Amino acid sequence: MKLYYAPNACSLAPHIVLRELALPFELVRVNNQTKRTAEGGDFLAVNPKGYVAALQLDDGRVLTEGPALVQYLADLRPDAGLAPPAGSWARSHLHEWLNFISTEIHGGFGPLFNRALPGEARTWWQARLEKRLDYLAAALRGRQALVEDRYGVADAYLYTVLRWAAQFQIDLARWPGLPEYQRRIEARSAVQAALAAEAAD
Ligand SMILES: N[C@@H](CCC(=O)N[C@@H](CS)C(=O)NCC(=O)O)C(=O)O
Repeated sequence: MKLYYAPNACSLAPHIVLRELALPFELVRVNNQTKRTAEGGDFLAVNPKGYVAALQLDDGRVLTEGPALVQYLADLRPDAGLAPPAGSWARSHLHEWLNFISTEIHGGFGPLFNRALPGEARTWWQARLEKRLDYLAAALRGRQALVEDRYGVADAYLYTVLRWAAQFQIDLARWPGLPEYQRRIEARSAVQAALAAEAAD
């Protein structure tokens, strides 16, 4: 398998999951400006949507969209328990969290990355995102993980997008529990290995 990624991007989530599951894979770095891969290939030929992450199987099939990738990977090794079984209530709960992270947190950060965003719009988007963090911190109170209180793919994804807060001077310490949650996930060896591999690539 090949994981097309960009450093510090949302592709870190499937990257962490690949390492948690000890699956064999190759990292292919993508330049998000030029849409070329580090090997010189045309990334748009892999993912015409033009964004990471993309997972290419050994037979050439390509899967995109982070929430789909992390679930596909978790289902390759169900015994690892990174996603509850398909059809279970807990799996629907996982869908709920992945959708919330994707649309409300990941999507909430999106406009902030636009340097041309006017100040008033930036303030509006940031306030909206902070309300979502209020909800998140309350939902995590007294818990170690998002789904069934057991670390899984939703936590790898949430960890990934929460890392972006520092870039916008959003201090996670404002939300009791969030810094500890981040630190707990960051301490995992798979997370450390993924961060080191992206930094070294
Ligand atoms: N809906 C996509 C969004 C992916 C996405 O936002 N990718 C960003 C990095 S986090 C990217 O590659 N952006 C470059 C671009 O849009 O040109 C997913 O969840 O996988």
